[in-house]
Amino acid sequence: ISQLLQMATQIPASTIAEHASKDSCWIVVHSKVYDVTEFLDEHPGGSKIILKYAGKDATEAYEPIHPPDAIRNNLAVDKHIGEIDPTTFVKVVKEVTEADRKRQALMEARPPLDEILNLHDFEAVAKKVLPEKAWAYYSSASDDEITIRENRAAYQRIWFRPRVLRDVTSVDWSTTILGQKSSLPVYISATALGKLGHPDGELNLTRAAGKHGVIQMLPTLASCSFDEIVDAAVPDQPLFLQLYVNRDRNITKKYVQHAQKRGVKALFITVDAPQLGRREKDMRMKFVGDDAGAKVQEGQSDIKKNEGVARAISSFIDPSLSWKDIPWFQSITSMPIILKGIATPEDAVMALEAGVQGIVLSNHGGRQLDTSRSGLENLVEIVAALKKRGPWPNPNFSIFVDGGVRRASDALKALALGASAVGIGRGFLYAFCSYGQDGVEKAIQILRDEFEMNMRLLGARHLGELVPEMVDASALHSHAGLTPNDSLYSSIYQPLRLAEFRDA
Ligand code: 173
Repeated sequence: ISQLLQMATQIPASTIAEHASKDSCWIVVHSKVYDVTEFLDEHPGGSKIILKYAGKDATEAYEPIHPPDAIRNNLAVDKHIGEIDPTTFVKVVKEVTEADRKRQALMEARPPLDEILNLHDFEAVAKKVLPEKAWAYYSSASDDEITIRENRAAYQRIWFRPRVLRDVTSVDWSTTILGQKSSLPVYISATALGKLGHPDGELNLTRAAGKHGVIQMLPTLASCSFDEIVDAAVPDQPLFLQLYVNRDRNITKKYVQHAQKRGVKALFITVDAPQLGRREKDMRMKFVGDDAGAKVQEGQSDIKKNEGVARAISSFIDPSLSWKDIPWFQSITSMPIILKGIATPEDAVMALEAGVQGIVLSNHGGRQLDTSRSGLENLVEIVAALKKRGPWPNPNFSIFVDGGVRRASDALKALALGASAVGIGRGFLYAFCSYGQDGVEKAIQILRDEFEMNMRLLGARHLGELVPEMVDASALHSHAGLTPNDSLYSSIYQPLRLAEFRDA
């Protein structure tokens, strides 16, 4: 009842404006008024950003970063003060900048969807139409961005050895992934903060995946709430969940068990991000257009200000996570557990021995340890190590690969070398940033067409016929020498910028 009363309380904007300091800080989100004074120091994104909206409507800033229920769930009920009196509500009209206008014009001049022929095309459109900060966050990788480019290059060091005269009238590229039917040997990998790029965020992926029998891995740091996404799935649509493990294990336990109850089919625990990599494109964005920038350069800043979007919201992730925690995860869920971010045979064998159901050979899209090798290169060594440990393929232990996959031919190479399926993150992300759900459906259609053609030309009628003999991986470990220029990808790759003189 007290909650009902509070929610019925209407507060004029002038009263809210009186609480605009760190001693008393109220904010408005979706017309609701919250007292966040005591929450300021707990906010994973720091207090500074909240204080910017103290006494005001913060909805615009809140929306792309947080699931709609984040504030309701994290703030004690007695801090839910009421609702803003609608007669006093001055809607914050976001200033339309020159850049916004340019982007809108570009959005209207986008190539029609039927002229999009490959996944690189989506990336090229997204680069033009995304707000600068969103592009910087999504496209960035760590340090010198060597690994993100190596992820593409590695696929070009593998060559096909096709078989002919096999009656390839009908070819079938459907499969099962962790016991779940999938129309492609590809799943949608988790990427955070979907609403930075499209108002429907991750729901674009869920809807397209449901329609076309593709499996989506939901990110812990989605912009849509977990339940919102699950509710958007069609009946029996399989979903996987990517997990960042919270320092507070009770939060993680509740989250995992809720996911299992809602029917999620597998848990992918991210193990390669005890600390987030320094993504300089993302970080440098903070210096531009933000008043924080000037102060940072005068050296008056705390570290938080120049961390970029990702680092600012990642402090909840537990760096103490270790192999000792695996039995605990196995005790709180009966979902299959997959460790995402394995990079060596040593750790692959430890994962097998820990009794998890699989691993993802991933370098986090080049966003973590720079100059770490590609998942594809690691695959060869890891399969060899696992073969020594028992029967292979092992129906109880799957290997997935992600990073740099843009074509069905990429996926076929990984599958021939022993992967069960491959993950695509950015490819699908850019598809919805540029064309919403239609873009994701188109991306799936493109991959289907590519699988059909490439399997015919390779002489593999179904995925079981993809064998290591169909690829020449002899150059895979050679990091020197000529690698053909991947011109589509290279033309999209945005070079890093150097520090700029203030008045230049
Ligand atoms: O790669 C990322 O950006 C990522 O995984 C992440 C982690 C924490 C917060 C936001 C994004």
